[in-house]
Amino acid sequence: MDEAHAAPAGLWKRYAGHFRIGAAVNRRTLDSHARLLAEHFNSITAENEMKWGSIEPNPDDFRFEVPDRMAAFATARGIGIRGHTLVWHNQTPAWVFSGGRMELAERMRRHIQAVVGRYRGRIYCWDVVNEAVADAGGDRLRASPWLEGMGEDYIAHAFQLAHGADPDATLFYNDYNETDPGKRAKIHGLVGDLRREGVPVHGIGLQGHWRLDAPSARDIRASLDLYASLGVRLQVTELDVSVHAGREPAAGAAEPAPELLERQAERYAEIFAIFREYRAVIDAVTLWGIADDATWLDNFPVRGRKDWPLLFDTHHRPKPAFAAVARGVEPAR
Ligand code: HAH
Repeated sequence: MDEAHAAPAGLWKRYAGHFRIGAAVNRRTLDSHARLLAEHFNSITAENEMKWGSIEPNPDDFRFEVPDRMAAFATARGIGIRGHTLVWHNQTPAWVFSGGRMELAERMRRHIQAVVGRYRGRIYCWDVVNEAVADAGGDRLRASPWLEGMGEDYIAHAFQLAHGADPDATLFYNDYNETDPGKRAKIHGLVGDLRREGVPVHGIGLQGHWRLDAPSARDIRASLDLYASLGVRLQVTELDVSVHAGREPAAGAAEPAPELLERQAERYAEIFAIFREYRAVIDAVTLWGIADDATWLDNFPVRGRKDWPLLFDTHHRPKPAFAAVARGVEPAR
């Protein structure tokens, strides 16, 4: 075949010697983006469908239909599934938090045993606890209903339950602002303490909701070094690169300016070059979506402001950012 017309080798194949390339999927994109998924990704994460509010909206009322479809999609293609997420303060129904310590612990046990148990041997890793660390101030832990209801050892309890339900799954602590010097010290402290107590936490997930201008390459490297020093596995679990700098309202543009897409490509090149340096400790890099027509950043942190944070455009065509990431590695032959 004429080299110029050959389809670019799939991203996951190019990165096979480095780490998995993952994408968040939802009930719609699993179908609408199936072609890109199959070609470029070898790990999927449910964007919302395995969160407590989706998978157990009422006590012992489990909704496995969509998660099962995702699991079947992955199994049919021989790709991995990351489980996201078991214990979090958001997208969790209020009934979970009513009552005292014993009731919360019992609900956590039933939930984790049912969900992790169902996908035992098929979901290769779980975000067991998401976002438990406080952003600012002196406290290590966020003032969440889990902390208020169960006390600090809700975290250890969750990891022990998940390990019991699937002893082969790699268990992650996952968080955002993970490269901030103050917060990364707290995350490092928390996971270090847990491991010294013998709690089965095997990995740290860096969400990677990043921007063109931040975090710096220096902070990314310093964070990877600090976390890796604990002897845990690392994954970048929710990567996207917003083209917006802050909370300013939408400029009204229907398409991103070409120079913005070039800056984004350079940024993706920089980020993936760092990830490749750390391939001995990084097992997977997951994008928080597939193409720019379906991204949570259209409604975060500002509602209704279009963003273009991913590797494929709204028409599912590869962006300059895709080329930048693909260029970093030669296709496997
Ligand atoms: C992540 N939180 C969550 O882990 C993921 O489940 C969700 O779909 C999107 C982003 C990031 C976050 C947030 O939700 C609120 C404030 C800060 C950061």
